[in-house]
Amino acid sequence: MNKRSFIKTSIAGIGGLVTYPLFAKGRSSYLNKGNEQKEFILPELPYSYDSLEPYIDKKTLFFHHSMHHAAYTEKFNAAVKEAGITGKNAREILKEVSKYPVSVRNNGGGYLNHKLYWKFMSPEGGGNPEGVLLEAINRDFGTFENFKNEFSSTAKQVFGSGWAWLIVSEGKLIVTSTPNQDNPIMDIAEVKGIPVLCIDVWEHAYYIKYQNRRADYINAFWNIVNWDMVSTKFKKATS
Ligand code: MN3
Repeated sequence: MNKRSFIKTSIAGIGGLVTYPLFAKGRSSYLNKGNEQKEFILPELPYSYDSLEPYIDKKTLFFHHSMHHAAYTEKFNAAVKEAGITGKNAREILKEVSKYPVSVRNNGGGYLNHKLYWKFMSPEGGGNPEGVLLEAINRDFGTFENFKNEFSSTAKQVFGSGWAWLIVSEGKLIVTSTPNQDNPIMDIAEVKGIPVLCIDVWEHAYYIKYQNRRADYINAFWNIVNWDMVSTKFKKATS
């Protein structure tokens, strides 16, 4: 091992030690048996905090995951407990979120939305979608370029904090947005559907690197979109 790769390996090792065991592995989870409500766990990132550089910087990803997403997860557990919800997963809860206090909506959305967002990015991402996903994009948007333009402009136009989404609704791909931490699967969503891609446009997702330049963050996002995951979600949503 030469000096440079040793240093790289060591840093990766430290990152692994410092970051991962604090989250998913450090907390006990119990199965969703009967009426017992399982605890929601902050998922590990499928990549290291620096691996989406230069598009998303290490500091942003660290705070976004280990602080923001961790806080939503913790508060979602508290809200679920407070609301007396038992034996349900996050999707089941959010699909009938109008029944519950607003803390379930805000923190449950924050928990699930970020879980999706991490999956839709990858250091090996970018490029173009392929196969049936590309065919569906061409069918519903004309071209891939048209889709990208519509998604980007929807994300840029979100007023304040929120998300832009590509969803499947009645078999069709649609671009939409939600305010705050709402998710298109929620019964209160204006446009409902199953998410197959999303981007977080809260300032905490980009402010450290991009300050007020949300458009630059959105343009950079295309370099890290995990099309394999989008494709997997699309097939599941349409099967
Ligand atoms: Mn966020």
